[in-house]
Amino acid sequence: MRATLRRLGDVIPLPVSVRPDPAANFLVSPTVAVSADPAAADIAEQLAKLLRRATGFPVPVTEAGGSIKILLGGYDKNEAYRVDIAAEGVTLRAATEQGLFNGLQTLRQLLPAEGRGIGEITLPGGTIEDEPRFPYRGTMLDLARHFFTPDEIKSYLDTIVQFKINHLHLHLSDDQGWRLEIPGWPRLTEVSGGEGTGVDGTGGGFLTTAEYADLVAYAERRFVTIVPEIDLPGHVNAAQVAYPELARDGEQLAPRTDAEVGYSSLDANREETYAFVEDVIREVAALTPGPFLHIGGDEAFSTPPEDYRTFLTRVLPLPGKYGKRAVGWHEMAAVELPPSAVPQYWRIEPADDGVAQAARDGHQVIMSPADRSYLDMKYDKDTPLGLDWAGVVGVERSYDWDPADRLPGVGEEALLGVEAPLWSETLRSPADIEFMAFPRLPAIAEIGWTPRAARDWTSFRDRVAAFGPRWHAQGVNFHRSPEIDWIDEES
Ligand code: IFG
Repeated sequence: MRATLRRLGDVIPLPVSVRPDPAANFLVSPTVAVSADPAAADIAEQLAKLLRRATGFPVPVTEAGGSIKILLGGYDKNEAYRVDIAAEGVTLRAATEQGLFNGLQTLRQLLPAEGRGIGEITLPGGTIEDEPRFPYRGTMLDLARHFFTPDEIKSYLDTIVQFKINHLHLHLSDDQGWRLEIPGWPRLTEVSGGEGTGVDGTGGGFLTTAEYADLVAYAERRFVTIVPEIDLPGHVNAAQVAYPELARDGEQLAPRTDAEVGYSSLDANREETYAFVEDVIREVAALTPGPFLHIGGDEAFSTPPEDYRTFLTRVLPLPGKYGKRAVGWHEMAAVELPPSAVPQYWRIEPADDGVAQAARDGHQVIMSPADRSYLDMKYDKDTPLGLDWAGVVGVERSYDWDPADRLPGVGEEALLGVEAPLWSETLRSPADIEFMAFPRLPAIAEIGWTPRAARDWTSFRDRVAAFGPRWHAQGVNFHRSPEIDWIDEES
C-alpha cells in the first residue's frame, strides 16, 4: 500500500517558510540510514524509530554517511530549525536540541499517518525554515477536580508535543482536591488527595514527590516545561479540610465534591497562613526545575479586597525568593507585581485595566481568554462534556482570533504567549481529555507558533482534516467536529 504523499506545507503549526520542490522528493529506501553529530544522537534515534515503524526498514543510526543527516549548530536561533529534503538526502539542522526536536515533529507529520511497515515511502522535496512567534505555547490540565495518573499525563504530553506545545501547566490544588505531596504537610494529600475526592468524588489520587519529579524529567526530555499551580488565596477548601488551622476560626470544614467556586479563602490576617504558603511554595519550587511557579489568585470572592491585596503583596515575592517567576491569574494585577511576574488573562471581557497597566509596566502576559482558548468549553450545545459559561467554542472560534488584539493595551510586545486551559469538572478519563483537546489545542498551538499574517482558518481546517487517520492510528479520541471535512484512512 503506498500512502498518499503529504505536501511539504501540510504541517501544524504551519511553518514560517515552506518552499516545495517537487523535483526533489526523497525516497526512503531499505538502505536508508540516519547520521548525526553525537550531541544529536537522541533526536536521530527518535527519527530513526519513526522511520522504522513507518517503513519496516532497519534504519540504522550512524556517525556519518547516512542519507538523512541531523546537524546541531550552523543555524542561528533558539527553537528554530531548517529542513532540506532533496532526492539525494534529507538534512535537519538547528542551533539547539530543542530546535532539532521541533524539526523532528515537522518531519513526523510528513511521514504517513503512523502506518506500520508499509515499505518505501516518499518525503516531499523542498526546504522548510521555521521558528516560533511566541516562546510560551501551553496547555493546562486541572488535576484537582479530577486526578489523572502520571502515565495518563505522559500520554497527553506525547500527543501535545507533536504540535510544538512547550509548556504544561498543572493545576495541583483546588476546593475539591490537593494533588501534590508536600513534605511537612502530609494531610494535604492523605486527607484531600485520597479516594472519594474530586468532583462527584470520582477524581481521587495525587502525585508523590517522586512521581512529580519523574513527570517533570519526562516533560523536560521532550522540551516541555512543567508549570505547577498552587491556587491561592481562594480555591483552598481541600487544604482547609486537611488543616483546620487554615480555616477561619479553625473550624473543621467538610470535603467538597461539587463544582461551585469562590466560597473558600485563606485568612490573610493570620501568620499560620503565611507559614503554610511559604512552606508549600518552597517545596514546589525545589521540585520544579522550570522557571515558573503559578500561585493562582483567581475567583477569591470570599477574600475581602483589602485582604486579597495584603495576601498577594506578601505572597507574590515568594516564588522569586525561591528562584522562580511568579505566574498568576490576571486578578493578581490588582497589586503591585514583582518585575518578572506574569499575569495570565482568562476572562471574556473586552478590556482589563489591570492587565493593560501590567503591560505598560513591562510585564509579559499569557493570553488564555476563556471564550477562545478554554478547552473545557463545549464545542456546541450538543457536546456531552464541558461547560458553557464562556459560550460554546467551536474549532473555528478557537482558531480565528489573535492574542495581540484581545485586550486594548496588551500588544504583541507584551505577550509571553498563549495557553489553552482544560478544567476537569466534567472529565472522567484520558479519552475525555483528548475529546476536548483535539482538534482545538492544535489551533491554539498554531496561534502560538505561526506568524500572524500566515494564519488562515480555511488553510488550518484543510490541514487538520488530514490528522484524522493519524489520531486514529495513535488511539487519540479526537472530536470529529462537523466543522472539519475529515480525510478518512489514507489512500
Ligand atoms: N473558572 C475557574 C476555574 C474553573 C473554570 C471552568 C479560572 C481561572 C472557571 N477559574 O478559570 O477553576 O472552574 O471553566
